[in-house]
Amino acid sequence: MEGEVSLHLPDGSPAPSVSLRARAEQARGDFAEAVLGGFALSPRSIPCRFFYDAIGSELFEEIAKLEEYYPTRVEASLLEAHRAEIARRVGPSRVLIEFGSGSSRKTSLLIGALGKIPAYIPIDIAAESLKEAAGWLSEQHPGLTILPLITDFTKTRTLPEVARRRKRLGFFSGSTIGNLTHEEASAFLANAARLLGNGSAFLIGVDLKKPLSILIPAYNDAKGITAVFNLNLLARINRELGGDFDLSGFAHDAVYNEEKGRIEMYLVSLSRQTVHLLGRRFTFAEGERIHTENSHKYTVKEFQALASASGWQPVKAWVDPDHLFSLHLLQHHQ
Ligand code: AVJ
Repeated sequence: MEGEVSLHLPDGSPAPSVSLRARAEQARGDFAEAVLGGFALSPRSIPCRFFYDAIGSELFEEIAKLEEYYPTRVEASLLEAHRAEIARRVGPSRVLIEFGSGSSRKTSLLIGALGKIPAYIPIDIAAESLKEAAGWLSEQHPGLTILPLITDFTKTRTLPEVARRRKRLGFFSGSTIGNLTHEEASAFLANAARLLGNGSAFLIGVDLKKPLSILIPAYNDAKGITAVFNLNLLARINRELGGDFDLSGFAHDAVYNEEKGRIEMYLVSLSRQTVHLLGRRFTFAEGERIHTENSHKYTVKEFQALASASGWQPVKAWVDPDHLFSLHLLQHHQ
């Protein structure tokens, strides 16, 4: 078991070696279904989880390095500044369970602070990046047992055996929870409380509400990387679903929805145009928008209220001196 990296199914059993080709076909099928479903709605939409193919994941890494995009940088600085206190409050020998395994660098910081842990269980649907991150982390932390789960972290219902015998710490970084609506976030938190169990702790990074002068440039940067990231969804439709989108016919837009407390990203059709994909045709009016992402922002109090209503007791929230980002420690006692 020591130092092992192997893939496991949601029920904790070892994953059969499914060929990469079969996995790719399954992924293409999911994407096709989601795009056809989203284009049948009004307004049209594409679920934001499809941003993260190999190219999109690299583009997000570029976004994370931008001056305007503060979340990644500030969250890492919060982890670094408060890791000793986090480790002390969480206590020793926790199985670490990461939802939507994000940047391995942040995870490495946390693992380093926690000391020796029985196992690290990253949960993600992206099998390739999961394997890559697991490989890098096992080099950083020799002897660490890593048990990746290839599954949608919003649908995970059971954990591997080793995680059931110890107390657990959940980790959900990068304000990925902001992609969920309040109802979805509440359902996710309630499921996580069930999954992690009585006596568990949860560390969650949450982006804060702030002036639009900071928020808008974070989602519409001067170099246009976020625009390329957004347009990659159409490029991905062209690559994987035989689409003929002309990328120059659509523009990136990011707006703040004050009432819902969220950034909304769109792709705007610059003219009336007809596009083909999967043997079907779709006409877009001039100015018609495809909704591609929600990124909800919370005050510390708002997030604590949501967590409290979803089975978690707030323990402590850390905020950086510029009030850009928050790191919440929660606990679940029935
Ligand atoms: C990775 C979902 C947290 O919402 O800020 C970055 C994704 N979208 N720029 C975010 C994203 C546009 C990001 N999350």
